[in-house]
Amino acid sequence: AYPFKGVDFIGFDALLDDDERMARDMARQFIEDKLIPIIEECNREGRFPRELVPQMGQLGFFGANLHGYNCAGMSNVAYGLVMQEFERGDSGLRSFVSVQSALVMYPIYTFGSEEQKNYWLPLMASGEKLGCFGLTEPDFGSNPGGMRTRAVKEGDEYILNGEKMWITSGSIADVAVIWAKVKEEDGGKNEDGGTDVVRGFLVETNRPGFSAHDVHGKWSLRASVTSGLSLQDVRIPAKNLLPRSGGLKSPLMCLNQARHGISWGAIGAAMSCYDTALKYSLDRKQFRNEPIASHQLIQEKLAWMISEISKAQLLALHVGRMKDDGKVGHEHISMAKRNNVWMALECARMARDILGGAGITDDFPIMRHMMNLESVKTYEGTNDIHTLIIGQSVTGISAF
Ligand code: TGC
Ligand code: FAD
Repeated sequence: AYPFKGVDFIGFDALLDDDERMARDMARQFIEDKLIPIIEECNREGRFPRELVPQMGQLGFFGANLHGYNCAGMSNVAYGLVMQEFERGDSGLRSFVSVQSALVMYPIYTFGSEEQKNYWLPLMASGEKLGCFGLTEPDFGSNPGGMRTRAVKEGDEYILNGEKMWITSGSIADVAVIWAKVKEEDGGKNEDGGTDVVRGFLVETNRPGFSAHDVHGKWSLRASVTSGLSLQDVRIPAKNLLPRSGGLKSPLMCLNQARHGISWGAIGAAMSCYDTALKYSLDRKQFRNEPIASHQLIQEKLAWMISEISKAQLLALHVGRMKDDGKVGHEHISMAKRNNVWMALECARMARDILGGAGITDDFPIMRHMMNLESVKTYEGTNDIHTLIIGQSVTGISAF
């Protein structure tokens, strides 16, 4: 074990301001002190390290790029650097923070009433309340617009029915942001291919008819909770509707926030793999009693990794700065998510190769990152869906 010093080949640090460096260093220290000593055990046992939640709240990591309501008010770049450090530790803990921040606090902040914001955001910023985001369904993953979950208005209540699948933090959440179709006369704002419109609802998870069952047997994100949700005649007060949500665009706006965080997070996982492989290659001797780092084929792999990590940093920074300036398009975020997750997975595979047999054990973090990144490649829009989003942007033709 050794303290992580970061990976910076091109003087990337100089492109950051003091607040951004401070946020990154605070997250780095937290991960080094609190997560690294326990993560392999959590991964083996399939355990989410819930004991870290209160301190994560105290340090301002939840909803860190939101302003007011006890949130830290960081820039998008500072938030991204925090995600990088979390995923350097483990993609599962980064997922947990992404969901709490980008997929639950952000929709409340953006589409919620003042009453909803005042109640939920401070409790979620401190980690006293946890959330989950229910968009995906068993039959609708890449095409969430086909969802079957419905909300029907009855008096001053909505009644929700449906199934959600692959929901991060589903069984530990106090509140679920559930995306459901409603008839336009029941509160839909605009026509969405007929009379239905997708809207967001805050569903407290202790309501009768709501249940969550965990997905077991995962080889990936083992330190994160993944659940299916079932809603059977769940009654919620009409005021639990997120009043400014309307249309599929609303959940997709949340995905932009999370995808931006992932584009930084993936760099952290890649840094961990590169750093481990570099150190190992300098220690390990084969053939002429020289370190394997002296062989050209090993150097080629290390050169590839550091080049791709550096390019990914610049892409994430540019997209993050565009986001801070309010000039980013969702296709730019798709490019950063797609490229950086691909890059990280390739780094994990190369790093594993450099470690030889030792690379398959959990004495090193590489195989865990590799398995985690298989999920990261799929969730928040698969690699192929992001290819098609970029393709649509450059050609003007939808190929979904
Ligand atoms: P389409 O007709 O293209 O779009 C509907 C409306 O939305 C607009 N739009 C977006 N707006 C904001 N951000 C985006 N990223 C947007 N993409 C599209 C679009 O302009 C349109 O607006 P309007 O005004 O005309 O109504 O919709 P479509 O049904 O054809 O689907 C498009 C597609 C395939 C790109 C989209 O559905 C998609 O991104 N699919 C992937 C699904 C996905 O990413 N699911 C993620 C679930 S959450 C999760 O995985 C959490 S993992 C945990 C963690 O984060 O760690
Ligand atoms: P599918 O959509 O069935 O895709 C299968 C394959 O077909 C992929 O390779 C895909 O790229 C390809 N494909 C699909 N459509 C096309 C097309 N038009 N053209 C070419 N290829 C296509 N969802 C949530 O709502 N909330 C969460 O918190 C959440 N957390 C998750 C956590 C984990 C660990 C995982 C694995 C998933 C999570 N998801 C969550 C769901 C995730 O977003 C979906 O898995 C993802 O969107 C893909 O959907 P799918 O698994 O149904 O795959």
